[in-house]
Amino acid sequence: MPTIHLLDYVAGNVRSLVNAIEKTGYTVAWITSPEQVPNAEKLILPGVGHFGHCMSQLDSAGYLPAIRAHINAGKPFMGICVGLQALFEGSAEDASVPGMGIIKGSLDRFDDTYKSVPHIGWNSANTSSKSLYDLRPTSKYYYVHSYKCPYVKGELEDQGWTVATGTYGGETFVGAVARNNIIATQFHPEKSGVAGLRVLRAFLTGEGSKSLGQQVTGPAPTGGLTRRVIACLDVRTNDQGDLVVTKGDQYDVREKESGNAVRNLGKPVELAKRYYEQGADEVTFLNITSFRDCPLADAPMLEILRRTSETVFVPLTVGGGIRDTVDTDGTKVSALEIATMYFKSGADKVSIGSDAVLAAEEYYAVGQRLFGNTAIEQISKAYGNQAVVVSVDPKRVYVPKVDATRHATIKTAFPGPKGEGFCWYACTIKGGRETRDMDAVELVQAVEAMGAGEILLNCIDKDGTNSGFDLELITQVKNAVRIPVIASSGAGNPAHFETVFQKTTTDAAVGAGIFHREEYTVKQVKDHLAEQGLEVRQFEG
Ligand code: 1PR
Repeated sequence: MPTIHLLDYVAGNVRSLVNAIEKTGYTVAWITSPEQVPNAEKLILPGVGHFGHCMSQLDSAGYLPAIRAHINAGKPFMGICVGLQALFEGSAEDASVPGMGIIKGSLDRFDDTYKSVPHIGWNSANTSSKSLYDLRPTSKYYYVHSYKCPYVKGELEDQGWTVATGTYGGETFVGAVARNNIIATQFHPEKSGVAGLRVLRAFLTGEGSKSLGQQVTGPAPTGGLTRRVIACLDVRTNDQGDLVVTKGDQYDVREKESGNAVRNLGKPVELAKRYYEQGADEVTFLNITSFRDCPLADAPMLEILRRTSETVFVPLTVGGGIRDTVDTDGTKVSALEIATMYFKSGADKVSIGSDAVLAAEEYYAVGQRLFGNTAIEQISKAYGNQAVVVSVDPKRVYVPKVDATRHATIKTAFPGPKGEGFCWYACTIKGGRETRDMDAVELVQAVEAMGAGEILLNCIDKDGTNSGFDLELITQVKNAVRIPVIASSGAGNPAHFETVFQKTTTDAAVGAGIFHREEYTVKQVKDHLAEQGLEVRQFEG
């Protein structure tokens, strides 16, 4: 099989990129030193996370002259995400580190005063009817970034670039650029489903550069960022030791009628593939019990990720047990090391639950100061804040009046058992087994300060009830942070997804039991949203 060289210089989930390249019939040869770069006929420069960190890594390892020589020799080059940003002159993310200056221009941060940042999700790459590596106006591509090159019509074109753009909250940005032997995408083609694989294939086969810039006719481009529908798989071993997808009712996963066994709703890898093929925009695995009885390196979730990332080309999140821990042989393993194992196995994001609550308690106890020692700070520093999700497991605490508690209360439309008209949301740890004196607003604001990129907002009261999302909780949390929020818990039919997107500003919504019990498919949910005029990504088989 033909070979493509991949420059792996930063931590990050390159396994998915390898899987996507192999899916298109190519094999990957790794570049591990600048001296090897001249061996490359075609070169891909991936990159996730911090612009300054990536550029410094490339520079200190001596790669920049070799990459420049590759490009100047007219050899095919593809940059992905920070691999695109590196081609510019610089970025406001780190003004002290220059870019390669191959593209005149620099990056700035999205405006987060009226919309969530990072920009996470599926958006367009509009080529203005020019051919650009098989990008299509009605397709959507997966973006995850806080900094972008603002698009000014003609600026890049005057330098000879063909440009594809996206628009997010009124800001139009560069989604992809191409010129001669260079193609670079801000989005992740390896996480953009079939649409992304087409772009990779156009680069790998060389077809993309042949037709670059030619006028093409086709349908008008569709709008901006879509509403994300995420399939969430709670995973644990059942009493026979098999790893199964389960689902709780208020976090109780045992069947009442069948001898109190762990509810078994299917096999993780199979269900993940099914939901991907139904159009799920992301897949999340939550390891809801620890696997302490086996060495971390053998943790079953690693194998699940390795197998899933071979056939599922949308972002994968994994949570459960991500905290500093002691392995079965007594060695200490940091949360960062556990996260690294997951990223190398195919995860794009890690989700932290209990450890985030404990870190937030410490944060407030020392006067809202940070020392860089929390799992959230360390993982977001190494991989970018877009790789860190915090999973919140709150439950309602009813109070008769606002000043009955120090916590952030809301006036609720659903009074408590004694008619209480107010409530606050208490955070829990250990899968809801332990309630802490911390409310959801305190938690999400603390973890945002630590560098979390997204909130997975569960709700114990709503979990498994099929009664719809807790709109009051979602609204309270969305008003408290500027990072994206994923609404979770309670979805029982497509109308529940319509309601949560129309009545709150949530950035995404999770379905679990609704999909595992095969009451509705992901496609049925997304078709319903589209019928209501909400922008969704259509699955491309
Ligand atoms: O604390 O960092 O080890 O992470 C543990 C993770 O496992 C957390 O994300 C926590 O939410 C999750 N978890 C722990 N115990 C349970 C349980 O159910 N016994 N799952 C559990 C919580 C939340 C979602 C669920 C939605 C939607 N489940 O996964 O899918 O509530 O459900 P629905 O649509 O069927 O209503 P750590």
